Amino acid sequence: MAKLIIVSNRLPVKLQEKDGKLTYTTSEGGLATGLGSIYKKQDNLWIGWPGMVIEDTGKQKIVIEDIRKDNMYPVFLTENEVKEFYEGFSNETLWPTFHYFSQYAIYEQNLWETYVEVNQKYCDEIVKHASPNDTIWVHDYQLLLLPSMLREKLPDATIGFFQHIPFPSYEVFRLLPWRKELLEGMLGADLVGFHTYDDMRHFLSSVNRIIGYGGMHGWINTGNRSLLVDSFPMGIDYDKYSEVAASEKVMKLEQQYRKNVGTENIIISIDRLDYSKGIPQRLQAFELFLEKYPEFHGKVTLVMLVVPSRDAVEKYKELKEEVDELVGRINGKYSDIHWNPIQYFYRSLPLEVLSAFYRMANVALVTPMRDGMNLVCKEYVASKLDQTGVLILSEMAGASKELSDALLINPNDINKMVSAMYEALTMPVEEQKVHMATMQDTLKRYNIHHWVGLFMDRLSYVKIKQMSLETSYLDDATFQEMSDSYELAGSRLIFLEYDGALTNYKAKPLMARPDEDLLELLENLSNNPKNRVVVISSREKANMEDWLGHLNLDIVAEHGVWLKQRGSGWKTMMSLMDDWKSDIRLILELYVDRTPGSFIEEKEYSLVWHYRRVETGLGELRARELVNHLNFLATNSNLQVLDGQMAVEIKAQEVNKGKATSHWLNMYPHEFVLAVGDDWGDEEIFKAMPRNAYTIKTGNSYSIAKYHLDGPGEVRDMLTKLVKQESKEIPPNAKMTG
Ligand code: GDG
Repeated sequence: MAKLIIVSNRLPVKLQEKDGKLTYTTSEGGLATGLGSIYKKQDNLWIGWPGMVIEDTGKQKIVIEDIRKDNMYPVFLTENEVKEFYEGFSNETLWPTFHYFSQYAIYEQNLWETYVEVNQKYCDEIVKHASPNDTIWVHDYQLLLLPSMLREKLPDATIGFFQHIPFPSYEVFRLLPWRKELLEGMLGADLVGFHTYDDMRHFLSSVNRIIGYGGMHGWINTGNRSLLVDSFPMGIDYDKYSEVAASEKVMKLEQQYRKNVGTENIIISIDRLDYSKGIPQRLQAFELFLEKYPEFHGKVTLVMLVVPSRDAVEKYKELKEEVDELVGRINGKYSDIHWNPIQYFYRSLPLEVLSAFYRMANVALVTPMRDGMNLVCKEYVASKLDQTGVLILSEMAGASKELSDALLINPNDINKMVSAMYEALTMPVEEQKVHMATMQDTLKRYNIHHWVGLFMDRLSYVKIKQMSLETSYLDDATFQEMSDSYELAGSRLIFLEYDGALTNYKAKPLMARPDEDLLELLENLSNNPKNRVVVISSREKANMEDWLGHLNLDIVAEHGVWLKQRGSGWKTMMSLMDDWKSDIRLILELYVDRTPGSFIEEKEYSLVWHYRRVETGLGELRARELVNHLNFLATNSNLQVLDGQMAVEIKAQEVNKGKATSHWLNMYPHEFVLAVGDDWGDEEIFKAMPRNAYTIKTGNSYSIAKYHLDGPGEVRDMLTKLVKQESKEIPPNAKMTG
């Protein structure tokens, strides 16, 4: 049975050696909790570095045996690899670049080479444990090259990649000398996930500009594979944080700390020591606050926890000195015998202490300059059991897209930060509760388990979709085969979509009037007595009648609402049904699950999915996805999907393009069938086609059509060749009546 392999730079366990004895500390991190329920199952495995250099092979064997019991397997790194791959390229090249601190980035060839070697080392370890059809989920920026390395060795594996830190705009990413290799590495995955829509947008734009791959709706077409890019805002283990906050031990700690701190107002600040977290800027804002609001002297304390991190890296040492100096200066300036404005801790503290800090703080100051997501702010919200407290959150944190009830600030705007502190400290309790309750509802629903489930579901979906969407180019050999069967057939049905398949899209719909060449081609094709040519369009029937009504054609207009058989007038069939609603509602619920802020409206004969309150861009993306999803389903049901203003509406309707084409297939003999379409809506047509039909899609190649051509120009050439092939046999201008 296929298994799941999780890969991250670090394992969810920390290895240490004390007095010659190996000890293992389990990680309490969000990722470890979220994935805990799956990596410990059956043969699943988590592969990564155990956090300590062990060169002795005897000891390595012991570690392998010890952690194997918990479904983990170690990748051992040498001292030099830790220095060059982890501290060097990962933390001094990629981290600053991806957090928009490219002035801190170093570009050193030897660091890059070690990065490549270590990614290869991870790949080799994984390959030893993986079967061809396993699912492998790779995490984060230290392993950007791994998806492609794995793809080469395990072409059929299902590979997911999630990046926990931001993906910068193309203008910043392009600064990296190894930008192309890095992107190519990531593109080995089937699904590439980021926290926010902005990250995925930046990634797609870099892929397009640096490698030249295009795509639609988050899909990237690499020529021989298609992969999906999507956003998955990571949640926390909400229940864990609220339960710890409710424990007796934490409540006691809170009381004790409150007494020790001594002021009625407490502002909390918790981060790893990192320049991306905006710690000095936050301190400066607090200093200005004290200067501007002397009435708060002796009444507010900033409890600041800074967790040591990457202290071997020079920039982090400098930052530590800067923070120490600022804290010293502010405390020196304002403290008196009863009051220290800042209580500063430079260490890691147990979860219960953290929880007590969250509980006692009436304000949390989370103001990173950049942050992929930021979990601290979410943990604060989950710990506020009485729903009091105010979150001041940087709009540069991924979490700000979900937590719009926080006081959102730009961390570069020090005055705004100061006024936000004042607003937070003076906010009426009732108002605090309204905002806190809304944020808690969001975080409860979009928790870490939801995140893991969504990513895994999406990964399986991509794999299925890839299989069904592979089309091949209609090359000369296939054309010849098609042309032979065209010639042999005594009766032919030819379905041609108008916009995008016969003509290019124009700025305004009415500019796509058929030119002389197209009219002549359609005339020649339809005047062949063996042919029945059906032109299909979503345009109004009057428009189609005006442009093509004089030809010997059959026409479908307005998505199939109107049908015209050659030689007779327009007809329609309508009905009003609503028995489809329960099934479609389930699908819309899935989109609500994946899209914070969206909701469903139910009308008598329709369902509407609204996204006006969703993060700009993400709503549009999901709407397009939903429209596609429903279009596939609509083929054999009586639905019409309308992509409206900030809403997608699904209406009962008995007619659609697929049904319309089935009508011709049922009515007329067809030894040869050809269908040419151009967009997702035309999938209905392809689905309705018999097995032996030649189905061709123009442009983007993701389709259930068997073949693709580049655009209307190639379609016209292909049809012209078919016509010419027979022109010797058919008398010119021979007409056939309907
Ligand atoms: C990266 C991205 C993204 C902190 N101090 C202590 C402690 N912590 C815990 C917090 C929180 C975690 O560490 C920090 O997570 P963040 O998300 O805030 O930041 P990064 O470490 O930079 O994480 C980030 C994340 O990946 C997930 O994708 O959100 O944007 O940079 O859980 O509670 N825990 C304990 N003691 C401490 O002293 N026990």
